[in-house]
Amino acid sequence: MTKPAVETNQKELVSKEEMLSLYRLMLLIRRFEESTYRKYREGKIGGYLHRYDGQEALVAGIIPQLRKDDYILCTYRDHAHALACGTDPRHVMAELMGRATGCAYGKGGSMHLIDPDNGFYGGDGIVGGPVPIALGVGYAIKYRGGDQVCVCYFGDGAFNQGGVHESLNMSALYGIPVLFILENNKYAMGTRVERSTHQSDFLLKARAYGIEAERMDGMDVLEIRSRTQSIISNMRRESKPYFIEMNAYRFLGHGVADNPQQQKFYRSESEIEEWKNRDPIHLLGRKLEKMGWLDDSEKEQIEESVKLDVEEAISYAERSPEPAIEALYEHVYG
Ligand SMILES: Cc1ncc(C[n+]2csc(CCOP(=O)(O)OP(=O)(O)O)c2C)c(N)n1
Ligand SMILES: [Mg+2]
Repeated sequence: MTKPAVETNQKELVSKEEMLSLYRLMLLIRRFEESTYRKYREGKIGGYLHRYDGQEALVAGIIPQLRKDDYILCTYRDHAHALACGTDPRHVMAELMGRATGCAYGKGGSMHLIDPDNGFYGGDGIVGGPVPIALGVGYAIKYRGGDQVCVCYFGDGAFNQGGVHESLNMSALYGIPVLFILENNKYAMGTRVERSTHQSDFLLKARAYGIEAERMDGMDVLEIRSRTQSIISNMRRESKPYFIEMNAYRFLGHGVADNPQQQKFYRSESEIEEWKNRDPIHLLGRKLEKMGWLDDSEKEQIEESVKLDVEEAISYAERSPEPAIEALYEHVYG
């Protein structure tokens, strides 16, 4: 018997199991991010820390449908990308706490998560930094004759970096299979897109380089999931770049160290509320409820199992040792 499924805008079918797993992944990311804030306040996590609250659908809609031999890169707002790639939450939390069991051996911290075994080639502290690297990864795919894709996430603030434009140009010129995902969350720190970018129609710019481009609702994980499926399979067949602008929103301040009061200088509470009304997790939850696929007790069960995963990640990280002094000389080029 065929499974019941939801027909999305693109007439792709998404099964109940798939929808529930996307729901769980987004909830895991949200609860994980909330816990990082608590641990930061306790002084257990140091350095920079940028949360992904509100943007969960951008990773959940794409990464789980990739193959294990595909490549994913992103910037410093990278916890969600690692979790979506399947990096063990314990190894992500241990990295944030600078422990030897972290996915970068405790030497990278929040901005430099990495897990090549799961296709995750890293966060990057440099705005726009992963984009030229993704071009190189994509070039390697093409050079070796593979049919993998490289998915590269970067922010609206990054679009004005020279390396981004060079990479867009070269990817089109050489037919490099990079899926460029612009996480347009409307702000680069406290600067709204229109204040930093004279031409803020990003699709126009990508198309100017000869790259097919489209905009998606970054709050609707099913739309992203279904619309990217055929894009990715075409990229594998035809070896070419593609550009997607995600219409998204950053629910919180730029980083955890930001004073919430600062936000009043650059955005209104009503704007934040408006976007929170379209919280990607609630949107999918409501859809599942409407289908009769998620009731209160099932919701409670998912919430409980996510809570256990996050608690286990914290306790694992806190039990783990810090890197040994000698480890300073490991994994260093020179
Ligand atoms: C090359 C470079 N310039 C400046 C910074 C400082 N900086 C860190 S985050 C940021 C804003 C980037 O915003 P955006 O690309 O929109 O990403 P978002 O934080 O919204 O995810 C800036 C300017 C940096 N890390 N790297
Ligand atoms: Mg931004």
